[in-house]
Amino acid sequence: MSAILVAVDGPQAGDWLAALRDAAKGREVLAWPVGAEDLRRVSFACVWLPARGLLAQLPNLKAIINLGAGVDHLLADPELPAVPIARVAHADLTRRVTEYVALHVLLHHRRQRLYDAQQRERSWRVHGQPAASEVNVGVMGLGVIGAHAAKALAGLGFKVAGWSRSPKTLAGIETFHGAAGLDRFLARSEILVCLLPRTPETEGILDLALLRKLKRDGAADGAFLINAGRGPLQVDADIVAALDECTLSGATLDVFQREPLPADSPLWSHPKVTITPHNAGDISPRVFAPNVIAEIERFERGLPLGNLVDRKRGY
Ligand code: NDP
Ligand code: OXD
Repeated sequence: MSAILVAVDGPQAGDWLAALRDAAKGREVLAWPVGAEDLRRVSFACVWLPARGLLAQLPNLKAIINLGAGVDHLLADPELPAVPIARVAHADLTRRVTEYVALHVLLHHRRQRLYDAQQRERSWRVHGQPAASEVNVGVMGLGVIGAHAAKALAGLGFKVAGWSRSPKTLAGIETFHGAAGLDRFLARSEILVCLLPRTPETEGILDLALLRKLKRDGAADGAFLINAGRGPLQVDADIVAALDECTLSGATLDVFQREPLPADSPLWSHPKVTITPHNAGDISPRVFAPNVIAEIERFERGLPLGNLVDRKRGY
């Protein structure tokens, strides 16, 4: 039987290998790097951030399983073989990112950074608090994760709108789409949540000009940004400028133009910025590995892979 290759960069590499080997029930699962003989036996590659050109070394590759939601790194490989690519779209990952989004929308809404500062000074002061139903949240990207997060925020009582490439109908969510809908979407959004993929169209979209279009005179008392999509969507220097000129009153950033965020980045010490190390959502290998093996077995029975990536669209 043909082999499955696991090539994962990062701290979860060992966990993915162990989980996929368990789920594969005796079927051969190889860990990158492998010898020249083994390269020929690989039919399926399960990857996260594989080195450029790695997949081109597999002459009998039938499909690629991306062990995360975003495929920007994979599609940037100029030697990417022309085989189907599946990505993660699973409740475990979706719920984790939604938790992150809810946590940080609430952090800004409930002025938690202000209360943290007051605690350091032993200061007991209560500030005015709008109801969630008075605050407009805008979610950029209404895909698997964005739609789930938007619904969860609506469930907390926020006035939620979403923006996507194509038109969408979502109960309880006001929707906008395309370039024509962007300015109207921004003009009503006080807390902007970005859950877009990185594509040539979305790169650099979170710049100063866009941030200046957000609603600042609403109940949230300013405009806020939460980016858990991809770092290259934001212009780091523009985020700092927007904070310094009070276009933004706060920002939560999980992703950055350069990761790890360089130690000399002004974002680290900016008093209005909350930073997390690209951990809004990591899928659990134990939870997802059985799905990977089931997908491979379906594919071998002649059925199409689920959650296929559209290479032309870029996500
Ligand atoms: P999906 O592919 O399901 O959804 C992508 C959404 O973005 C769709 O609604 C799509 O519109 C919209 N979109 C794409 N391009 C444009 C554009 N040019 N203009 C407007 N809207 C656009 O992705 P997921 O929801 O599964 O994941 C989204 C992203 O979140 C991932 O690509 C990844 O970068 C990031 N992510 C980050 C994590 C983290 O830990 N920080 C964890 C997981 C994901 P349409 O519906 O019309 O196609
Ligand atoms: C993903 C991520 O895309 O973790 O899954 O960033």
